[in-house]
Amino acid sequence: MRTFCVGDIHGCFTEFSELLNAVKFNMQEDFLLSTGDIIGRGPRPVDTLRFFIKNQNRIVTVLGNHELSLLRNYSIWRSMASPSTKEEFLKNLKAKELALILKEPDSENIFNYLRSRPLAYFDQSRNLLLTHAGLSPEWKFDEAVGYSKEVEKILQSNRFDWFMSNMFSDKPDSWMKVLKKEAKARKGEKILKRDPNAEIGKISTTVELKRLIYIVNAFTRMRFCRSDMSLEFLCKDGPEAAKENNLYPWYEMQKNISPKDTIIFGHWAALQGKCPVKNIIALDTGCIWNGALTMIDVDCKHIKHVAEAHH
Ligand SMILES: [Mn+2]
Repeated sequence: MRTFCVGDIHGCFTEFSELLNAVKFNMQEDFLLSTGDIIGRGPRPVDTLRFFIKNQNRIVTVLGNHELSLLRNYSIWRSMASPSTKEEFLKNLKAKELALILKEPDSENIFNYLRSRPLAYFDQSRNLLLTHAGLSPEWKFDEAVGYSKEVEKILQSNRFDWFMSNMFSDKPDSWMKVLKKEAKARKGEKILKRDPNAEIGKISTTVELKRLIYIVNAFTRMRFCRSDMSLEFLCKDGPEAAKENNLYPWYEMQKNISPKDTIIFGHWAALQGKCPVKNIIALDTGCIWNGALTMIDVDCKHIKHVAEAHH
């Protein structure tokens, strides 16, 4: 049994199939990990999703920002009452994935599949952590899966729509701020408990939301952070261009990884698959930007299989 990991596919199903053929991937024996963003912008999102769903006992993918955007659009669409409003909404969306998936007879299954994917996956036998964007410099290696589970629970619950409609925010940008807000709220709750008319639930939900937003952003949107480790979401350049703005790639600030740990991430096409930290592996080589799709065998990581983009 071999285990491979593929970078951001973005609906480039042709290139993805080429890679599977190149390594003679065996669906009965081998195992595949994916850095997420399996859809978004690319030509064959439904084929890609179908393949992942059909082979889900051999493939693990984490959620990327594009999957979350799709789920958010889906949540808004299904909350709309009138068919004409729904149609108008689909027509005005820049991303065409939602409209394409809704044409499928089992679209509900596809959305349920995505709603049950993790943000972080940990392979204990290899000490390998897989996420879309990386590991927040404010977190320890072994904390990631726990934070991921907090969001997974919400995505699978009846609070899905609530979270989707409140998820998109660049704030809070630091875990320290999240923890401070929680501490303050706990103090507040103690005071509020003496007042029978106080809305404890409301305060808790606001604080909870901030925590969930940070977790989602760190796992799916992070590239740069400031010197205080807070996350910055505007800059999408390569690491060199950002130095003059006092921004640092998250992996330069992440000091909580031991030599036995490995992190694999995608998301940051401008890195062109190059991360200078030895046991942190960048896998997005920008297939969707006319770059290439990259796959590694996780047990001999130095060998990269590459399919040049041809769409
Ligand atoms: Mn991404």
